[in-house]
Amino acid sequence: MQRIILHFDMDYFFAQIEERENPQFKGKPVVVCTSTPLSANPSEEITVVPEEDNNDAYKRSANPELVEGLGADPKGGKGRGVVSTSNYEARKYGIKSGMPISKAYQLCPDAIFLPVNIELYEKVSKQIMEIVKKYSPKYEIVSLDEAYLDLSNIFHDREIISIEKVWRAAEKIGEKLKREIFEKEKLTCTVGIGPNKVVAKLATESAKPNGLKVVRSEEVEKFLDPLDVDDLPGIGPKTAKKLRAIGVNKIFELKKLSKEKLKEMFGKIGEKIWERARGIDEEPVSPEEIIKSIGRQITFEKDTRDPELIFDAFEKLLKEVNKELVETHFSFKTITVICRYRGFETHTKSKTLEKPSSDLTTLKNEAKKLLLRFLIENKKLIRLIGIRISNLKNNL
Ligand code: TTP
Ligand code: MG
Repeated sequence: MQRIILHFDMDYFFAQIEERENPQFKGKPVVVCTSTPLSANPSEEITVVPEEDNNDAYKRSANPELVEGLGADPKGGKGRGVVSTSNYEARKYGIKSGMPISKAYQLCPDAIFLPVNIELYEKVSKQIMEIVKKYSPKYEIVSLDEAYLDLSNIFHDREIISIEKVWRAAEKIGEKLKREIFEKEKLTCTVGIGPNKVVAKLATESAKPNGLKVVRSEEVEKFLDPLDVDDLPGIGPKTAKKLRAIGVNKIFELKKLSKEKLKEMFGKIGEKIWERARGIDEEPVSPEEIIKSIGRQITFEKDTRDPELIFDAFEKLLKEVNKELVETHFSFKTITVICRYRGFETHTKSKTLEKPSSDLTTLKNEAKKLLLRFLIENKKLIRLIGIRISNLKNNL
């Protein structure tokens, strides 16, 4: 069945809100950072988790853990923590999300470094999503600044008789949405429209910032072909590296590989890659999946291997996660522990339970076993630990 999907994503979201609140920042490089010394707050959220390579782009950005933290003093380039986001002026210097503050400071010492003000961003996000929801009853909020709308009901509009008019109507909805968000919130976003979620998201990426791009069904191939393989959701750095090693850099080159070959190289995700390279994606816009995981992480003030310190901090993270679990009435099936060693090498270990659970003792026992394995297997100093539960199910 033919669909029309709209994807939107706020431009440099946290930093744009800061600019709006502080007009004197306009035109200057602005970097919003998380940095949470252990003593200050043990509940810093996960900022970047370079997990398994095959993470879907939308799953990554759906991560509610991407967004919390405290403090942003680059301490003359020695501050810990990472860049949450930056405005486009700062990006010109090469500053990127996930980069250590110290690196961002080296690239642009004159930038304005700001702490994350999550309460404000969440409030703005809610207001924006209230606007967005009015545009279609079928919507999926994937993160604070990003959502999908299924606009396929345009097909049932009796006055819109040609497919040409359907796409034009969708484009008008996109323009209206952008205008309404700007009028009400004084913030810009980018909109992508396509026949499915993957194409719509890539359309957004291609039109950033403050753009609108429609990729009609018949234009999908021409649109995708010249993109880099790692633009495709599902292709992370490791997969891209393997593809590049065999001379596959662009999507039109990727399409020359058979489904079997991709399955052989990458397992199950290989099939998805084959489909997505051809613009095939059936995934529905699904509001049930608003919250996909709950997580917390902490960066130690000093890299450490002190078990007492590590387990104390871990206990606090577990309590925080459990608190949110109780508040949201979710049960979980998968527990993931994240460990970042000195030098930014990050590893994850997961355990999936037979049945969903919302039991704190199960969470604690399983999570501690995973953490212990990190301590036993690797003798390096630890910089950060994190916990995440996923595969969530609502108990209500
Ligand atoms: P993004 O939409 O990925 O980035 P952005 O809105 O800052 O910039 P743009 O969309 O124009 O490219 O993420 C939305 C917010 O999520 C971002 O403003 C800050 C937060 N975030 C993190 O805290 N850490 C991260 O690693 C990423 C990617 C985002
Ligand atoms: Mg954004």
